[in-house]
Amino acid sequence: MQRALVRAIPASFANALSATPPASPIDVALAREQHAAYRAALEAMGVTVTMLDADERYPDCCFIEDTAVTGDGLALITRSGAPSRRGETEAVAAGLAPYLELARMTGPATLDGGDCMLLGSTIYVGRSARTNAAGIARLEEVFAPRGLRIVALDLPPDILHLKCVCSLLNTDRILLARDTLPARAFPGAAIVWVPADETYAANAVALGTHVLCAAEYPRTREALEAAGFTTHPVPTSEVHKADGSLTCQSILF
Ligand code: CIR
Repeated sequence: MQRALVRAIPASFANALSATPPASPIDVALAREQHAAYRAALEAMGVTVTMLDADERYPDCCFIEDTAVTGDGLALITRSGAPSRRGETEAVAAGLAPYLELARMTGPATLDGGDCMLLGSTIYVGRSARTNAAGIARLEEVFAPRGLRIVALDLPPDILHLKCVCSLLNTDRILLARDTLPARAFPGAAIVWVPADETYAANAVALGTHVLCAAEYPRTREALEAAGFTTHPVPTSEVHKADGSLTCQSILF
C-alpha cells in the first residue's frame, strides 16, 4: 500500500520562510483549500493519506518532506538547515514510527529532505545552503549499508533544494528543468524536460503513470502527457509564496 504523511497548515503559515518576500501576502484560508486539493489528488492516485495536526510554533510545518528521508523501510529524521524548522521533526517521527524503522541526525549535520531524490538505488543529494557535508555523511552512513548509493550534487546558491529543479517520475526517469543541472548529472536516467520559464513545475509527485503537478504550468503538463503520464494538476499559488511546491507537502512511504 502506498502511504503519505502530510501535515496541516497552521495559521502562522502567513509567516513562513521565503527567500524573497511574496508580491502579495500568503492567504492561509486559500492555502488550506489548496492543501485539501493536494490531499484529494493523492487519494485519487490511490494513496492512503494521514494528516498530522499543524503546530503553530512552526510556520513551515506543512513542508513535511524536509523532515525525513525514507527508503528501504527506514526513515532518517533530519535536522533542518533552517534553525526555525528543527522542532518540526518530533511529531513526524511519531507519525512514521508505526510503519518505518527510524534513524536520527544530530548537529552539526544539517539536511533537508527536499535535497534528496531516490532514483532506482541511488539517492541524489543536493549540497545546498540547507544540506551540509556532515548531513550527507550521515545519509550515507544510514543508507549505504542498505545497498543505496549516495551521489552529492552541488547546487547553485539560488536553488533552495535539489527537488526545486528535478523530481522523480519512476525508477529510471526524472523531470528536469532546462538550464539548471545537466542531464549528465543523472547517468542512465531518461529525462522529461521542463522549459526554463516553467522551472517551478519541475517539482511533481509521480506514482506509477500518474503525476500530481502544478496547475499553472501548461507546457510541463503537455510534456508529461506526451511522455505517457496522466496528470493531476493542483493549484500552488500559496505554497509558492513560501518557496514550497508539491513534493514538499508529503512523505511517501
Ligand atoms: C523553507 O524555506 O524551508 C520553506 N519555506 C519551504 C520549504 C520547501 N521545501 C521543499 O521544497 N522541500
